[in-house]
Amino acid sequence: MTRRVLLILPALQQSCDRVFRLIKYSRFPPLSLLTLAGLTPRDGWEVIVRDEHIESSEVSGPFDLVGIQTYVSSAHRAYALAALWRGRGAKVVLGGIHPTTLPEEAAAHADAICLGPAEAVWPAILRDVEAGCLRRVYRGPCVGSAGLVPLPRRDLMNPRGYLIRHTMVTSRGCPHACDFCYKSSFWGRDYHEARPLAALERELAEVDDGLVFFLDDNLLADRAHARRLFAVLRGSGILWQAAGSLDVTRTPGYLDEAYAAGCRSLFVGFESLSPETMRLQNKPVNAATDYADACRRFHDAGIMINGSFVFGFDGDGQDVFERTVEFTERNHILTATFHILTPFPGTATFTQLEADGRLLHRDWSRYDTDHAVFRPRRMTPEQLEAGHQEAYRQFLSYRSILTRNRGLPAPLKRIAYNVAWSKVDPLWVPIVRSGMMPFAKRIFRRVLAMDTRPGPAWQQEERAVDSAAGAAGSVL
Ligand code: B12
Ligand code: SF4
Repeated sequence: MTRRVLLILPALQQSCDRVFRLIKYSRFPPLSLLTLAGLTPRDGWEVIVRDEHIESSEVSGPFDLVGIQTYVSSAHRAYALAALWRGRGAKVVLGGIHPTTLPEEAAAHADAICLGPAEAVWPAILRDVEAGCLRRVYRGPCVGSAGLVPLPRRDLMNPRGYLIRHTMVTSRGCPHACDFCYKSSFWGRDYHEARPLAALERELAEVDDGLVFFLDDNLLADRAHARRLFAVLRGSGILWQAAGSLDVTRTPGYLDEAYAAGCRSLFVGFESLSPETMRLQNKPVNAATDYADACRRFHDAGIMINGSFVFGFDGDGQDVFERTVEFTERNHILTATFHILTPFPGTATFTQLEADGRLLHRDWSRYDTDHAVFRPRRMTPEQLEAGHQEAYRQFLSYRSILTRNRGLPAPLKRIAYNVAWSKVDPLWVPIVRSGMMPFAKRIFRRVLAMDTRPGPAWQQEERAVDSAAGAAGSVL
């Protein structure tokens, strides 16, 4: 007898701007669900995957099991879907970060919850469904889980939906433990583990379109692991993007090695321009880094920066928004995301703000980094939200795009990449619906492939400009 399991990524239930969101969601398939599918025996189980950001999760026919990935900001939608499917007679299991950090809340909405990574427990969940003895709680251990990650079932994702079909995780956790980050709440403070190289080679061999986005929390943190990965990637023709913390700029030659292995853009958590704030947030790696120097090193290596900035720390006054945009312009930061500080449940930041009575509410759908959900120290929640929106408005303006690209090598590539990143959102829905994604992907890859390494003349010129700016005073 064949059993049926439906795996759902619920939509972020936000009244604001679904169109803007779509481009973000359409970049990546739901890797966690494809991973669960990869852990499911092909014999005896039929698996269906639905990502509500690009398609409806309504699927006909009865299901033995419905698994729902639950992020903090999609928790309400996840609970609504759980109620719907339980009403139809399916067993429902909730898993992911939110149930792991708030198990009692999640358990009230499901037949079972899965805490932590699923690799070690998903097969047991399926067996218990078959035997009719599903337990209430399954806890997947972190240590050792990296070695159990299967090949994701990419054949089950919607083939028209995603710009980057091959997302991968090569290591789990991170050597750091910043107060505001989800890392400690899900993986624990000390956990950081690399996947076996043979498994990565097998997964990379499946890449048929030359594009990968590594979703590791901090891909470059473990130099030995990253260099083993570079060796596999070099010469493969794969161009990739990933996340890395600022300390990577201090290892001589490391970024050049990353470039030679296909790295073209890194997501970098600058968070705050204030070293004091970074120290207080337990992110000393940032406090110890000269940001302008780090930006120059990324650019010298030909790697574009996708900066991440957070507003609302206790040291932030209303000038933080303008100063931050100005910093991105001065340091040629091509793409960036701005976030309102959000106390994710289970983090040190949440515990502290809750103890201080500064949380405004527990409406998780607004814990999405676009809303102020706590009382900031040096401005009102309304000022924080307005400043965040204004920072985006400034950053996405053509004036800012041109300023940030001015004087850089390969300006056409950068401007094309930048305009696509910030201006084509309204086109995204028709691109997905009309099946134009393969075409969009080819253009994206071509732009990414253009050489961005500066010649020695540009490097010298940049240093001269920088030392003049340094003499006039630095943002840091
Ligand atoms: C890729 C990504 C995205 C993609 C998601 C694309 C997609 N289709 O999945 C995009 C860019 C769209 C995105 C958006 C957002 N994201 Co995001 N994202 C990530 C990122 C970098 C990787 C997630 C991932 O795929 N990991 C790999 C998979 C294999 O691991 P996993 O998801 O943890 O799954 C494992 C377990 O959790 C468990 N599991 C997961 N689901 C289920 C379900 C069941 C049934 C079971 C049994 C087990 C299980 O088993 C899996 C295998 O072990 C994480 C950071 C990170 N490194 O995890 C942030 C992260 C998850 N995002 C976060 C946030 C805040 C957001 C946004 C709100 C940001 C924003 N302002 O837009 C939105 C909201 C999304 C939503 N719908 O609610 C936070 C979540 C915080 C929290 N407490 O929930 C994270 C942790 C980033 C951070 N450092 O703060 N994100
Ligand atoms: S360095 Fe980045 S991924 Fe690591 S704990 Fe800090 S914020 Fe999280």
